Amino acid sequence: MQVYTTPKLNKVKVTSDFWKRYRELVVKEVLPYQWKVMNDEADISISEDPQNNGQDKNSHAIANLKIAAGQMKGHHYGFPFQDTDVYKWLEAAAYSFGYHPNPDLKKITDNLIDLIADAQEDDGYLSTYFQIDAPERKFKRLQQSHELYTMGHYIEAGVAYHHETGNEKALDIAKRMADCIDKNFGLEEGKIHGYDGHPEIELALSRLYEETGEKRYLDLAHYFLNQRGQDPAFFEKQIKADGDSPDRDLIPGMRDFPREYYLAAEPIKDQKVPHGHAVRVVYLCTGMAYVARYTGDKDLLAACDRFWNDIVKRQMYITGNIGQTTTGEAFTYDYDLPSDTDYGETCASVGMSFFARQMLNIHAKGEYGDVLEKELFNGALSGMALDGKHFFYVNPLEADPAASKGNPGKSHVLTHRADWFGCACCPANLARLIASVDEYLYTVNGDTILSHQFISNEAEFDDGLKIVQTNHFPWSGDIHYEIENPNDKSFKLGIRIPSWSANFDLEVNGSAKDLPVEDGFIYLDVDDKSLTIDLKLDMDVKVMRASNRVSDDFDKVAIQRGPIVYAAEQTDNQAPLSLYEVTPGAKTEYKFDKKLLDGVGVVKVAAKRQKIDDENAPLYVDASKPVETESAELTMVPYYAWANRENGQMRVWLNK
Ligand code: FUB
Ligand code: ZN
Repeated sequence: MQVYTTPKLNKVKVTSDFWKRYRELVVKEVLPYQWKVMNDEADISISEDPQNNGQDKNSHAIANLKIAAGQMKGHHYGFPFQDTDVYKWLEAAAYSFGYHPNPDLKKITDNLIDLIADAQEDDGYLSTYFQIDAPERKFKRLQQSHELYTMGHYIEAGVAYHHETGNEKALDIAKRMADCIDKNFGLEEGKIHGYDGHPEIELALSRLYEETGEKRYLDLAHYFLNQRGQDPAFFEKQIKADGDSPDRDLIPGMRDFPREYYLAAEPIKDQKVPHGHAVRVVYLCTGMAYVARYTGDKDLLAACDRFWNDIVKRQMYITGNIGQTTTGEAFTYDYDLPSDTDYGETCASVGMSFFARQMLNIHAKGEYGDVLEKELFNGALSGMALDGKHFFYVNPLEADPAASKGNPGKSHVLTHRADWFGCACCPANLARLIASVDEYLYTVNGDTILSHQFISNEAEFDDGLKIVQTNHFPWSGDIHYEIENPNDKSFKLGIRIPSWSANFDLEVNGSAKDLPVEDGFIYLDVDDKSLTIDLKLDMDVKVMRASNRVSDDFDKVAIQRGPIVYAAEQTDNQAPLSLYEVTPGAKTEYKFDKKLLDGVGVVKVAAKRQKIDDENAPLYVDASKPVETESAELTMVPYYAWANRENGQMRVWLNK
């Protein structure tokens, strides 16, 4: 019988051209730009916030910390969670040091850690809004306060910074925050028997547990998950005690959302489907998946499975975007997937990537790798322009400048990326995902290494084991692995066969091999000193349809090649794009254009186009009269790269 050992993953170096471009962009453009913005040194407009938050030009995020630290005088400005912009940025910077050492940036981040330490109170508390302007209201209006959400984001940053740089002060701030929270929350008498309106602390404490080994932090995360919804009136009672008047609300309108919106209407184990705010849901799910894995809590695990299924099978756009409505940035109901009013917040796709990564740690199922890949190459990535300095908060599947301007119900849909937002949660969230993408490529489960992403890399494990993956993904499906195993380690290697690849060919050491696909993976037993694997995935252009339960996509098709979902833009095609018709068997042509959009695969699709009616013709006519059509060709570019040229219409779903 084969005896396997547990490989330990030490380091992954991303060598993919596609991802190296994005990761260097984070270092060269994204981080410096965002730092300037947070210091109010950038000339930007933040008037295009999808929630019409009404802020002016300032972020004030660093200034808030300086005021809390006593280095500046003034009031807090921005949302109660404005600090989190800084923390997500810091986390992204920390990851970037792992692939691009940068002493100048390191000076800035070390100083930032000092500033954060100075802003932190003696008891570990840190939320600048409350420290500066409402010290008497700490932890008193948790439905809206985001205090634990805010500290959770620092804890994540502190863990990452400590992990990458060894800076003990960064970790110490995180521990002191967690200790403060531990002192104030729990079932013991005298503590608050509650939780934050916005989940985040659960996943952050789990990460702190991983970094420190301190079980108390995992227990606290578990407490927050178990306690949620135990007293469904918790938030209302707190609001009453803190002063019921809406004038006292920390974020206007937040009290109007029902308990379900906050995932607080009943204990999580009893919640059938994930209602409410999309980012809250996926952050909660990520926390649940961490805690379920570490504690073996079966109720939490079942909730992870339930929520996953509901999101992925009934509420996810083909691009991976989630959260269908701008009202509350929330999920709506099953199969409701409108393209032109879609919210699809960038943060929700980033959070979905976190959730997928954690689910891979629990079950070796290819579908988690599929969704992670979908987010990385579509829904999350579309949040940033190719210049690294413009961002989408909302990611629609259909857009028209005239609709965004003329229909208030679509005003949240931008057709170009904005400089920044009043609520700037998305830009740095995406930056931290891109900068840490190396951590999303492998999952080690016992004796098995799962290689579930086709992003070229060199991975070093213990005992000298090295896996080198080379490819030109996502443009080519030829995936080459070289395995060096000098100490004859025995392990299983699982390679994901993506759901979009109907067929595949496999060669091991140059000989064809037939292996069954088990839950989306093929498995090889490895104990040789060296091994080469060649996998050829099916990269044919696919004309896709949605389930016919999705009424918005009925009789529509979308174009996909490999993991990349395509979009038609007005700049390449004659408007209106609604006049094009594509048949499922349409002739398609694929070509890589290295000059376009920093190098993209372009798909041309044979189509028909209706002749547009005369503008003076009656609005309604007898449908039995044929409409003239002409042959046409649609030029389509990857969805993630849309809106990087002239402003205009865009469509993912095309008429059939
Ligand atoms: O509430 C904090 C963050 O702001 C959420 O995660 C985003 O959806 C935005 O509302
Ligand atoms: Zn966001």
